[in-house]
Amino acid sequence: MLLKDKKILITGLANKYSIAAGIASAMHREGAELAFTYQNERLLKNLEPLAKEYGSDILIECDVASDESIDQSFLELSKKWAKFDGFVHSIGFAPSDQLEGNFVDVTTREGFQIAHDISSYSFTALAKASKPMLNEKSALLTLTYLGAIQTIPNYNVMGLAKASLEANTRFLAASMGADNIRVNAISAGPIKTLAASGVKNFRKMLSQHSSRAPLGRTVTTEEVGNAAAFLCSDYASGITGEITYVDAGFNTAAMPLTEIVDS
Ligand code: 0WD
Repeated sequence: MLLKDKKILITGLANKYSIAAGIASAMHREGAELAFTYQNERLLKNLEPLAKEYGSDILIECDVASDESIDQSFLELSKKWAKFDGFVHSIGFAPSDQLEGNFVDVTTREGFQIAHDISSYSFTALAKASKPMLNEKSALLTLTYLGAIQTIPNYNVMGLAKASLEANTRFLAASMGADNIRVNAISAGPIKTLAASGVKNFRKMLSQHSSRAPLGRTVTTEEVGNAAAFLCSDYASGITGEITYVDAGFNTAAMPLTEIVDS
């Protein structure tokens, strides 16, 4: 079991389709003790039965838009766990009007600020707040997307926020390395979740992905979960500041093989 004796906090589990659900499932299987945060009461209903499935009854409210909420949530957590071994940041958000149309026309100052605040700064904020409670050999993990380094239609300002998140991963890794805390990101291929349905024409992105990816398909939350369990385990002790792609190879292929080879 990769994560025996590890206590890991999981954020961003909105429902059973969330990437965080695949991660929780893999981490539970690998022996981790889990705790969860939820954004608000509305999401608690979905989370309760899932957390139970993953053997956890530690459910704490945390809206990463608020420093007060973050501080309060770690105070709550400290009543259950004096120390723990890392967290998964599986949170992203941009207002829906930012995720549809031509980038230069639709992007606003407010949309830009919200996307960067919720999708990138929150990773730094959670690292800062959890630092006094983290054991040596802890691992922090976030979820990013290819839009950080290449343009993707409609992904727009979220791509900029993910670029910031990837830099954030490297700076946090440098900043926390002296305490033997590792910080990594998984760049997941497109998966149909609640957050993904906010991106216009997401279904078309899924089929494009399958036609170009070397494995000829999309990935599952279970596959992302397995990579996450490894990266947060001591087997990954030499890996930090990295962006690991779990995308069926899509980012490595410039053209679909079949279109050239078959013609
Ligand atoms: O294709 C995809 N689904 C990909 C997602 C490909 C590559 C990366 N990702 C990323 C997302 O950008 C995000 O960072 O993975 C992460 C998890 O996203 P998900 O699993 O696709 O989406 P979802 O199940 O919706 O979980 C994201 C959750 C929110 O759900 P909703 O949809 O209700 O916004 O992030 C949480 C919330 O639970 N969240 C917050 N949590 C605390 N405070 C906040 C907030 N202010 N805002 C959003």
